[in-house]
Amino acid sequence: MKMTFRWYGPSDPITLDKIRQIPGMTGVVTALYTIPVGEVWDVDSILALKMQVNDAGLEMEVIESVPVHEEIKLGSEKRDALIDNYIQTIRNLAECGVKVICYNFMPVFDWVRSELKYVTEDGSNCLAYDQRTVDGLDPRKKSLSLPGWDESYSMDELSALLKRYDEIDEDKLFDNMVYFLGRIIPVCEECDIKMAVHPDDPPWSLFGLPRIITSEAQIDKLFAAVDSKYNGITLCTGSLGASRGNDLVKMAGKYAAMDRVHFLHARNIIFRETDDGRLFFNESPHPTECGSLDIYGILKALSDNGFNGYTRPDHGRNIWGEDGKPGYGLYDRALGATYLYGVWEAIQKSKC
Ligand code: DNO
Repeated sequence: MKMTFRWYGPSDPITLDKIRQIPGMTGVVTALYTIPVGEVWDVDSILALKMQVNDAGLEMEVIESVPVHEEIKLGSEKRDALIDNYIQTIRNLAECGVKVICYNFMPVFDWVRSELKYVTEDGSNCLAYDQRTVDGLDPRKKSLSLPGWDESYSMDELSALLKRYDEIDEDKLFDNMVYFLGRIIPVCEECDIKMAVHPDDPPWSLFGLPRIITSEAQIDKLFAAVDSKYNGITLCTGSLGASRGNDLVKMAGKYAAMDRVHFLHARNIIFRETDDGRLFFNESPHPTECGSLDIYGILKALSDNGFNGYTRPDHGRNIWGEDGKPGYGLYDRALGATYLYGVWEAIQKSKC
C-alpha cells in the first residue's frame, strides 16, 4: 500500500511539511486547481507542482481529479474537442510521472451532504447526510451552497444546465461515459496511466439527475463495456458504503482480483435511525468499531486479492479545536492514516 494524503495545492493550510510528518506518508494526491475545466493541463504547470511536492520529500503519482466537462457527460457536439483536450492532459501527466487519474462522472454536482458540522457524542463535528433535508432542496428554484457543489455557476446557468439534463437518463449517461472511455482508454494503455472513477456520492440519484456509478452491478457493467484494466475505480468506501445494498468487503476483493482498484479512499460512516425510517448517516472516525463499515474486512479483502496500491484516508472530522476545510482538516485524517497503516501492517505480517 502506498499511503497518500489529499493536498489542495499551495493555498492549502495543511502544508506539505505537515503532511510529510505523518508516519508512513509517501505522497500527495492533488490537482491543478486554477486551470478551467476542459482546458489542457500543460507540462510546465504540472512539473512546477510536482517539483514543489518532490522538494518536500513526497511523490505526486495520483491526480484527484481531472474533471470531466459537462458537455462530455451530456454527450453534446462539443464533446470531441473537449475529449481531445482530456487526452492531451493524460499524455502530459504521464510525461510527468503520474500513474493514476481519479475522476468522476456525476452530473453537475460532486459529493453532497446536508450538514457540514454535525456535532457528535464526543464533541467533534463532521459531515452528515440527512435524506429528509436533501428531499426538501430544489436547486432549480433556490440557490444553495453545500459542500461539493460547484459554486462557479450563477443561478441562471445552473438552471439552464439542469434543464439540459432533462433529456439524459441513466442509459444515456452511461453511453456517454462509455464513449468517453472508448476514446481515452487506448491512450491510457499507451502511456501507462490508469483511470480510477470515483463512485457517486451518495450512490443514488439526486435532484432528478442520473447517477450511474452506484453499485456492484453498475460497476460490472462499466468494466464489461470498456474491458481494460486501465478502466478502473477509486474504491471509495464511504461513498459506496452509504448504500446498504453494497457489500464492500465482497466488492473490494472482487475488483482487486480483477486488478481494477487503482486507488483507495478509506473512510467510515455511521448509520443512524430516523423516526420515519429515512436515511441519515454521519462520517465517523476511520476504525471499524467507530462506524457501520468493516474497514478491517475491506483492507483484508484488498490485500488477499493482490491490492498494494495508492490509498488515502478520506474525510476526517474536526477534532482538537480544528476548523478545517469540510472533511479535509489535518488531525483526524492523520489519525485515519496511521490506523489504516497499522491495520495494513498487521495484515501483511499475519501472512508470514
Ligand atoms: C470528496 C472527494 C470527491 C472526489 C471526486 C473525484 O471528498 O472524494 O470530491 O475527489 O468525486 O472526481
